[in-house]
Amino acid sequence: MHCRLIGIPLQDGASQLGCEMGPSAFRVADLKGALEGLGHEVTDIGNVVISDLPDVTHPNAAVRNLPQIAAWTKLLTEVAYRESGQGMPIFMGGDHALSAGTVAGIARRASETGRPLFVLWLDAHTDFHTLDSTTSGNLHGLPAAYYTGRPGFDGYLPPLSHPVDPANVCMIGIRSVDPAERDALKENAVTVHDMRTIDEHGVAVLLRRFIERVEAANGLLHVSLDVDFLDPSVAPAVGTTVPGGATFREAHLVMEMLHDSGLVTSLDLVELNPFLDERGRTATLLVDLTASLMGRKVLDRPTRSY
Ligand code: B3U
Ligand code: MN
Ligand code: MN
Repeated sequence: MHCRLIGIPLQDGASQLGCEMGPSAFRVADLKGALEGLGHEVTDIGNVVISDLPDVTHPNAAVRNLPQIAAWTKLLTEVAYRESGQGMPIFMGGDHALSAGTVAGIARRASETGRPLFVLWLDAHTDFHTLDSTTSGNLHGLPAAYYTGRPGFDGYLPPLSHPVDPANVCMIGIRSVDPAERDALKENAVTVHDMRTIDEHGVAVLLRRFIERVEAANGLLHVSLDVDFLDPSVAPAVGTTVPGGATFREAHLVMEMLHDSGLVTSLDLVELNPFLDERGRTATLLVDLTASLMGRKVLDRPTRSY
């Protein structure tokens, strides 16, 4: 596999500063070396940055940094489209607002292959707000609504050429949902597995069901991994910690099953805030999880494990 590492020093979507340093932390934790050690060819294209800001404001006064997020979304849609034509893009964030652009660009690429795009959203949050419904105003709470084509973004964020079918989105790890998001998700075909569902059924059952759907549709799979999917006790380097998250072992199992599926064609690593980390342990864990996704295993298995 040829992996393309793309640094995205975006922090304007989050409430706390620090995600801007995310790409550097992934490099210090040697994501490139870990992937090369698994036999992959890796190109780090460096960081991408926005230049001109559009002149946009929204009537919801809570909304923060809209010109910046509009500029990032436009840039990242182009970057994701371009880089997904070169290999497997791994987007090193940066806060989760970046996924508005990365998923939009990957969806444009997928449309050319004739294969449907599926998204696995590993997160404590559903990130399903619109510009009208957000009360925090932090735009990392919006990307899933944008790339599934919910109304309300026209004239504020770039027009979306290829919305992802909400029925192709599966969210796992959810444990913090605002009332407006809850109402919107009721009207929507997005699959949402909260922590209770994981506790009742086990994460493997839920993920296997989704993988089988992607397989049956001959789909492409984009994975978006928010650090807060993980329990804060194993991954403290995130601005929005929510207790009761995925364990170390659940997270590795998810990554190993995804590897065995052979379906993953692009990856976001988001919300890493190195300023909040403890001696790099969260950055290191994310590198190890990415290695599991890309083929690191304890033992070779005679048949695939799911
Ligand atoms: N839903 C809340 C909290 C949140 C969403 N995403 C993150 N936090 N990281 C909001 O602010 O929209
Ligand atoms: Mn998120
Ligand atoms: Mn989150």
